[in-house]
Amino acid sequence: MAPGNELMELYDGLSVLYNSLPEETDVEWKRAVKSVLYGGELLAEGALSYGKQQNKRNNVTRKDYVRQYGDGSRVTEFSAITVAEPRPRDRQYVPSGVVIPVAPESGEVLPVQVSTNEVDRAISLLAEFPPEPTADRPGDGVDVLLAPVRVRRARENTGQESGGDEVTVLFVSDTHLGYENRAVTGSGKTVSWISEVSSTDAFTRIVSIAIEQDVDAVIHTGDVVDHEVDQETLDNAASRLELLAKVGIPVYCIIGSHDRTSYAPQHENSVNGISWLQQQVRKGTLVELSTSPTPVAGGPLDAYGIPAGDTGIDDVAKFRPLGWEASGMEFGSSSLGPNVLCLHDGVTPYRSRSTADVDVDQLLTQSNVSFDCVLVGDEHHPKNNDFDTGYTFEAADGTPVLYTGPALRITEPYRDRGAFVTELSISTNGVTATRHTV
Ligand SMILES: [Mn+2]
Repeated sequence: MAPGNELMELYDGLSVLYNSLPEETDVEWKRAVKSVLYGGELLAEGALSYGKQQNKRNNVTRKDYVRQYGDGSRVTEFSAITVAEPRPRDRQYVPSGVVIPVAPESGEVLPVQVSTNEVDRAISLLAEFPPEPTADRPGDGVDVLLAPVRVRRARENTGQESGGDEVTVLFVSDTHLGYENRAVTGSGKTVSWISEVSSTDAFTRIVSIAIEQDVDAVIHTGDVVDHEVDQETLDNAASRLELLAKVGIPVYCIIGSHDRTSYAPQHENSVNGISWLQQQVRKGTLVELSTSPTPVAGGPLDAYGIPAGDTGIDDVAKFRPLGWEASGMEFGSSSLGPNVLCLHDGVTPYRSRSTADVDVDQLLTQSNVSFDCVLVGDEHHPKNNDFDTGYTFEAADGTPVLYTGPALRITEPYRDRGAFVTELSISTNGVTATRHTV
């Protein structure tokens, strides 16, 4: 039996820690350690607990390992992981001689007795451990251990990342993944420079911008995919979304009319875009917004969304009638802090009453939630072709309504200029916007 099995040593070390947690330790700390050992809500989507990995990826049993490299009940000779004596104030809780795993990046020993004030720091330390420690057999390629949103909040609360009341989001819309397939399928309008358009390159670039600007989250206001999208394009996009999940930048979305149409593609190389979106939601790499509040990156910003025609990702297959009325829309009550509403329908007064779907003033007036700004997708042209003023307006009550336009150069106004995404700093004091060319 080979020494130095990282998975075994972590599993054993954390088990001993878990069994030593006193009654009065913070309940979330207990839950976090338990999630890593046996599964639970703080384990990242798609990650396997160390216990499950131990069964699946190691030939040796813990019993045999602790017999050879321990005292028969726990490991005492660690050679794959760094361990240390517990903190002095934790010694009373652990059996004499027991050592505890050390967080691999910061070099701090894991705490045992954790107060409510310390739980964010403790979770940040736990998040440093590998999602797939080295073992007899390789893992599945999972690269996040703990729920990214929780870890991000923990890091912010402990000053490891900039915090404050202000939330920065990258506002993205109309990425139309697979747009260039229109040249082949002939379905949908195209621009004459379609050969220069790459939805995959644009998506990759958007993810780089999010990481470079270190935004708290990405918000996508719909038409994530075009109506005919191929598997390769979606695989690429999925790997980019995984990267965002890995660095702890959550992505929130509503779907648009093209996403909806991608449910039933017409061409042989196309695949069902809605089922891909469902997969992303299941994996946690995308979060679909609704009329209930979603805390963005853990808060304080609450995001709401109404998909095109009020038809969400899981509603597409039900062929529910489309369309909605501002007067009938109810929102779940928000927490303190700013609120943002996302739409992918034509709104007045930006569009004329005859072509618009929704009266934004009526929607805001009758809303039980006070929105600090409204983000809208679907629009591919700045009003009056004016990029300086044509993508923003104020609702009658003064609420800023913002567009970012398509993230691809897919309409005439973009003939001689780059498409862009918009970084927003949102707080209860207002919204500021900075464009980034894709
Ligand atoms: Mn669109």
